[in-house]
Amino acid sequence: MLRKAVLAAFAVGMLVHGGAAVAQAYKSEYRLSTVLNNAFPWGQAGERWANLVRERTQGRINIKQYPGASLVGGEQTREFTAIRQGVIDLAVGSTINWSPQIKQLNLFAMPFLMPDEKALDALIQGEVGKDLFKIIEKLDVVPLAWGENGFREVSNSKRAIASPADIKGLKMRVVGSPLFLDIFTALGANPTQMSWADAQTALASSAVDGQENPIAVYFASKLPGIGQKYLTLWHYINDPLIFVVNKDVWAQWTPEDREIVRQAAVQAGKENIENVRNGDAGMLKQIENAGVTVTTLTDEQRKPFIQATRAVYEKWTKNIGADLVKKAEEAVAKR
Ligand code: X2X
Repeated sequence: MLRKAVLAAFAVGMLVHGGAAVAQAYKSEYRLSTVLNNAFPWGQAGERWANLVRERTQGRINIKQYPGASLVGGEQTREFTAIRQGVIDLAVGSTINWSPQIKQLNLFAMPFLMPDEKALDALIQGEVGKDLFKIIEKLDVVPLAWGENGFREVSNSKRAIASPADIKGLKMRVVGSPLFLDIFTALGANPTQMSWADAQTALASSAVDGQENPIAVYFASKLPGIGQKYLTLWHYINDPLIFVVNKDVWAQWTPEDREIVRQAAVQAGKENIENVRNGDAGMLKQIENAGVTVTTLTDEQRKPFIQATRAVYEKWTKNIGADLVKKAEEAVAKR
């Protein structure tokens, strides 16, 4: 009898209140935000996390996914604030979209900091990743695992880009962190900030000439079909994803359920990173078959882009914090 009562109390969570533990009811549904839906590795990562948690908690934690950043009306750079406020319970979010609130997350958008996947791994699996999780925790959001949106490549409707001169004058859609405005301005382009939802309309109507996104996003959004016929693989930045839970929601759950949620996030994140990295080659073939001119920059061809964005890199080293940037550079060098 007593054993039963104890188990029942744990099934609904415990809250210490005035010294006494009182049961706290779970919500019937927890809201998970992602920017992209399950046509993309990012959306699939959210779906996988939700399904694993539902199965392993026998439905105690029932997560519903809201893609398109719909809980913030598509305004993806407001997502992190909405998690803090409890409008969003869980998220698989992009470091780019959260960087207006967490300036240190701009680190991953530092031009040409990470030349390859190993460099990204050295950051997210090392000290830098731990430091960033501590910063997020201080903001009352519980970070659990890393995923990956991918290396961001550049496309446009006008011409092949092989040197900074080719990018001059192009109207480029960029995401809502001021660092992107600085990068594309330094390259002589004409950048304009908008959400991903607005970007697709702007590309289709030729209000903008180009954009930058990972291959999987370019492909699943069918950008070749709306005139984005030139794709340059320059690997200038990579956008990791972070699996998080609102702190009050986290506190509602039993330690056992928290552990289930954490392990499911780690597993979904690992699978997501594999999916993104293994998917690119097959997609590139189909992209080329669709008549897209794909330009892959050599190390030599990347150099003038690195030089042209060097002043931006230095300016943003100060904004992000010189210590963190140095730690990241050292981790990349040692990879
Ligand atoms: O808006 C974008 O470019 C996207 C979908 O990649 C992000 O949310 C960062």
